[in-house]
Amino acid sequence: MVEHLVALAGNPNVGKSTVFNELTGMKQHTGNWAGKTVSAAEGSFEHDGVNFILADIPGAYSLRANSAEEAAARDFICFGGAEAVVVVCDATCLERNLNLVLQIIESAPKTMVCVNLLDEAKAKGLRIDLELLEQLLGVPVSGVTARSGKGIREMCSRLCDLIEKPAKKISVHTALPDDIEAAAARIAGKLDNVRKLSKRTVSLRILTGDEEFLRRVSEYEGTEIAADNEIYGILADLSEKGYTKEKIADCIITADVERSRETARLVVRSTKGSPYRRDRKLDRIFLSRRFGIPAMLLLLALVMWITVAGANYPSELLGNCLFALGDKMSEGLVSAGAPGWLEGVLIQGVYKVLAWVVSVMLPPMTGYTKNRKCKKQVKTPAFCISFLFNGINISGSNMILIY
Ligand SMILES: Nc1nc2c(ncn2[C@@H]2O[C@H](COP(=O)(O)OP(=O)(O)OP(=O)(O)O)[C@@H](O)[C@H]2O)c(=O)[nH]1
Ligand SMILES: [Mg+2]
Repeated sequence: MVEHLVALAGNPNVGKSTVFNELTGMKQHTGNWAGKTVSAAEGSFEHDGVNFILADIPGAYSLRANSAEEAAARDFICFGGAEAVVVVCDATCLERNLNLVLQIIESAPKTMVCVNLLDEAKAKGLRIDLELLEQLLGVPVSGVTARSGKGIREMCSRLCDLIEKPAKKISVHTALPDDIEAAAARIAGKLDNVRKLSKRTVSLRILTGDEEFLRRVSEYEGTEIAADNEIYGILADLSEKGYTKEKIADCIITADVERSRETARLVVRSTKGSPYRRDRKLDRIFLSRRFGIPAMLLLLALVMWITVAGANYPSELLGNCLFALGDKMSEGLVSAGAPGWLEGVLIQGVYKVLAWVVSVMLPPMTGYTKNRKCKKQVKTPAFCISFLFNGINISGSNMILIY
């Protein structure tokens, strides 16, 4: 029986494991925070007579690995031998997700995009033009709501088509400055022994001097991939024009970021005005040279105030309540004729220690419940208590640091 290995990639917390569970019927760990999947998990499923092995890999923001999870994701996508990669995206913040999509399109033999969380996008007044996105990226795009399984069957049909078609060369890759494009094309022309990976990807890694990646490429291709004299000549030509390795890396990242921004601008429509307008406004204020540092100092001053003075108020309040309750219980025990040592052990010992621990530990365990399944964010009384008492926790940790 032929089984096609497909990787499920994407940014952290976009619903990869939810898509995986929906398809395979398995129970991979899901939850509303980033970094739950730390190593690849595999499961199988069948669609229209085609058999798949699906790999749920850790979330990553980039293939230029910055963490162990990102390195694991990069290694699986580039060297894991998957026939195709399905990149899961969060429809509510497509722009940020597209950066990884562009990198994977360039590196993997076959890629398709799964725009997930369409229910959340709808609730936020966002509409994604999936057809236009498909045209702009040059790869199949499917929209799904993995939580309810909506759109998953259609996505599988597109995946079957993709698997059955021969791998095509990337037609819509991200354009780089002319000098870099020309150098990458010349280097790619020299990489005859690169057969499994995209020559463009490898040539760009040579241009940016990514030694670790090239070492992995050599292992994967089973032959030494290194710069020869001719490639060194191409690098020297570029360097004379002012393109250092760092500058080339900057150009590649900037090109991906700008293309992601432009693509998102074209495909995301909002009934409430531009979805990114508020973020951009806040970025302009908090990241500006003029207001950035004063804003940071103000925040630090606020944390300092909570540490030194602010946290005392709620802490005292909770302490007083719990200890007053302890006194009442103590009176009750004594009037019931309990011996002094029992009152000492139970109230002065066990209860008061427990009361103190609870007042410190309870707040971070309660809290702000934002379940993606719910249409609205639920602000419970526990959230208010948690918000108030998180100050105490900051205070506690800071005090430990200070002493
Ligand atoms: N409303 C809604 N929630 C979803 C949908 N898909 C996933 N979720 C929720 O999104 C959260 C993250 O889902 P996961 O499947 O754990 O995400 P992941 O990409 O595997 O996360 P990491 O492994 O940490 O990278 C969970 O709370 C899911 O229940 C969806 O289509 N709609
Ligand atoms: Mg996961």
